[in-house]
Amino acid sequence: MGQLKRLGLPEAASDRAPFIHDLWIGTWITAAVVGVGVWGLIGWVVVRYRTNHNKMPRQNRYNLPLEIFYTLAPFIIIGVLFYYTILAQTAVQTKVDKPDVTMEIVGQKWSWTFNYKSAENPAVGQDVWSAGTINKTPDLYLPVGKSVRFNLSSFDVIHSFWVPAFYEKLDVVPGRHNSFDVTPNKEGVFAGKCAELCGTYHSAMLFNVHVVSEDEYNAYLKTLVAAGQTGEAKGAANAYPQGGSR
Ligand SMILES: [Cu+2]
Repeated sequence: MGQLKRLGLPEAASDRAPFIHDLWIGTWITAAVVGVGVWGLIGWVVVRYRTNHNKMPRQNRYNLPLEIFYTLAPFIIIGVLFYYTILAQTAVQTKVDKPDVTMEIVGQKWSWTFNYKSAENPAVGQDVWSAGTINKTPDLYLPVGKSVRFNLSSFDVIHSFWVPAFYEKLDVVPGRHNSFDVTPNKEGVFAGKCAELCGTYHSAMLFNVHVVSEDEYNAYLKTLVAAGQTGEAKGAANAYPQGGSR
């Protein structure tokens, strides 16, 4: 029911979600107003000009006011949608001054590597990483209520880092350093996926985002330390532990 009210959007789990939510709902309202207006005019014309004689109706060669109206109206509609899109985009892309958590995310055929830049985290004291393979869906842990910066990189093809519950995604482009900030504000497990058709096993590029309390987050990072997954992992070497091909 809630999802119906959000017109299909998933349950939101980030501070940036309301901007996209409002843009989404507003765009549907605009479309509904235009749709109802057009259908209403069609209905009105059908009823108003109904006749039962066969005489040719009066023929107009042109109607200047009407032509100006239907030339300008689409521009005005698009202009208004464009304006609100820019506002939402700016709000979503705004960076925080100093993120609480920094993640280096590597997209690789066909999974993800998550580097936790946690050297300054007193509970861990060093960088740690985890990585998925085509057969093992990786887990990404984030502390609730903390700002996170995602730095995205790829060394093979273009992927796209997408957590639907954050209402946000960003392309992962080889040779480019895309990044975005977000504050997860709801505990739970959320689906993550690659949103760029990157190749044969694109559909395998899933991951799970665990938004947890700070204690649980630190405890998870310590399990990575215990597993020896310290330092920085660049990607493929971890994705293909059996030396499989890309
Ligand atoms: Cu991909």
